[in-house]
Amino acid sequence: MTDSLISSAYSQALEVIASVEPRIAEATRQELADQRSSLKLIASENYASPAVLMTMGTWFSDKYAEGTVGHRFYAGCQNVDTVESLAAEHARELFGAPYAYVQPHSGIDANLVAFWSILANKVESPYLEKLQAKNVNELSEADWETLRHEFGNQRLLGMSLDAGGHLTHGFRPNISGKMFHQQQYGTDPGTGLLDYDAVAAKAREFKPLVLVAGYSAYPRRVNFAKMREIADEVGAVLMVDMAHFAGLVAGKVFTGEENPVPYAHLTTTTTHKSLRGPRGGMVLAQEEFASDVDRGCPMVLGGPLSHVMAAKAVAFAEARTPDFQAYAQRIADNAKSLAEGFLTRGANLVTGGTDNHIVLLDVSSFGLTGRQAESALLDAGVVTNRNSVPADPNGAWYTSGIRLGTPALTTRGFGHDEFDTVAELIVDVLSNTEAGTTKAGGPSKASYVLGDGVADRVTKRSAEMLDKHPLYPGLVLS
Ligand code: DSN
Repeated sequence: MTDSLISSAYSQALEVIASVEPRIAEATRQELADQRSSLKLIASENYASPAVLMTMGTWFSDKYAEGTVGHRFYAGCQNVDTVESLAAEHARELFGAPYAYVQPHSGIDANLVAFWSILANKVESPYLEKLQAKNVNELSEADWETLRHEFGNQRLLGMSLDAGGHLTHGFRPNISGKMFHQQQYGTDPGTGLLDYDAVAAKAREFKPLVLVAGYSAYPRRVNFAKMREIADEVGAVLMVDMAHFAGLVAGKVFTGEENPVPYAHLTTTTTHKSLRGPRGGMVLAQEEFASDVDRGCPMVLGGPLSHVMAAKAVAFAEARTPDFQAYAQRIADNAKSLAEGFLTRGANLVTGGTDNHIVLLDVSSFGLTGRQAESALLDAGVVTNRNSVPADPNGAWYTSGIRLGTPALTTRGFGHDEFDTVAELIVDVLSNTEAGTTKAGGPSKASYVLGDGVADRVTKRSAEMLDKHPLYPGLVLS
């Protein structure tokens, strides 16, 4: 029944779309076909349920709702209030958080809202006292100059990009590396693991206002109790970006000191990665930051996407089920199987393995850059993304690594044997790819030569697994 409802709903929706712009309907069909027929190993991607996807396609998209529940800058937000309240309630329950702000449109937006709220809450500026006492229009140019000085001279310490941190954790070219005086902590050069003593030493010396923990390419768990201890010792706010592993927190795979929510002053996330919701962001906060986080829109963000907040509520309801907990555990188990599959075939993994959802494969032993490996794998229907490894000699564009994640294929039902085969297929492609040359005949970091017949044999083996574990199995488009 549900399958036929979903099939007819999407088939009819595509007909409606085709009546206006057939090329968009066609691209939408093609995207489904492509996703169905490729091995999706991008660690930050997943497949949301039809309920989550359908919730995004409604007239909530048409409504402006700047402000917060019951306190909007627009009339007629009663139904948006229902949606936002439900999404926030589910999020608080799911993560055991005192406060949830579900408006951010993305992870970067969520981090900007968190930065804003830390500055607004913690910077002791004469400007702020004046702002409370006076109307904004009565503040002098000198007051604004004070604000710029105070807000613009704060310090942030975050994990470096090549160690697995995110751009928004203080990477110099990113706004976070420009709005703050920044320093970065890395990982131990020998083990590739986070060295808490080294982070503490750096924090003692630098005395940041904000200590950022969390990662987008670090294949290990973090002890957030230790990070909070470091933050407390130096008087910093601990902000944890759990965008990548929110599903593992929601699914109770990361508990105790590996669950950031009780330890962080602010926890930010996206909702579409391991959490398997719609594309979007969220900030969880301890009470002291709640009122500043609430000012995220319109101070930092454009109007909330009400249709996406509705889909977040649906996804969070899904994540509160025992099924989701079992799914989250399989994500971590499958990552171990994938890592073992590489290690038994002699490949090099950053940190020597994984205990989350990420496997970071160092492809330099194959004589390739990350860019060459990514392209060769794509030719064979294996969708990955190149990624820096610690102290990467090839920089952030060409890189020396391939980042792999298990959330998406785990959603399709892949288990231990399939992930072992995935490792085998990837090693097959990379062992049979050679670095190419530039037009002038010199060494190239981009061009590559994939051996004859490799793409065909890998695609055939993948197809056997993908056919056994179809994406949206009941969905048949007419
Ligand atoms: N794009 C996300 C990722 O792939 O990890 C982070 O922004």
